[in-house]
Amino acid sequence: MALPPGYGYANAAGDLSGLVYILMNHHDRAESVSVRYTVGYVTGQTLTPVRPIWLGVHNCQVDPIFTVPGTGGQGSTYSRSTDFRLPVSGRIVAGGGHLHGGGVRLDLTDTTCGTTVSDYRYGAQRVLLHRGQTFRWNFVGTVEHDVTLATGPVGIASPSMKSGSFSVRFTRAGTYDLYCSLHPARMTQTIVVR
Ligand SMILES: [Cu+2]
Repeated sequence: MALPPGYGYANAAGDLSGLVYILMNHHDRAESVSVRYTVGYVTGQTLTPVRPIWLGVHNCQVDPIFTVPGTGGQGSTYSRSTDFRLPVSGRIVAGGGHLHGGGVRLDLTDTTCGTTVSDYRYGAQRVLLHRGQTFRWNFVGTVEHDVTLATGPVGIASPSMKSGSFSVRFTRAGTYDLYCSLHPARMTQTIVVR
């Protein structure tokens, strides 16, 4: 995990650190591996302490994770999602996650912040909302973009913008596939409302 400059984990002189790692071999033959890790230890400088929070899509315990049923046929995908209410308020300065073999994508979004629309990219490509929630797009590009519905229960069309914001209150459940009508091949976003 790389923290931004000025942030660090607080350590007292007598603290002990532990390292947990899992090695997975996705081949049917034995392989030799080595593990190398680097820890930067800062002294004589005041850093803003961070508090790490572990999140898991199944639960916040280490095991078990979850099992994919595997009944969807070739090329199909299976997804799991969960909502978290974090135990402390504050600013998220870094995040990290991992997928196991066959994993396609891992998304973590704070839907209360909305998302950015920067040049040729929506900050969050997949968003999960609850019915009645309002979602906001913050435009921060140097050229104009928009938010347009491709398919979904209710039409959505923002003006073309490069600054300011656009909000929609989602009152109907369903999957909203969105894109930028100015850059349709490059900018897509899916919002699932439950
Ligand atoms: Cu665009």
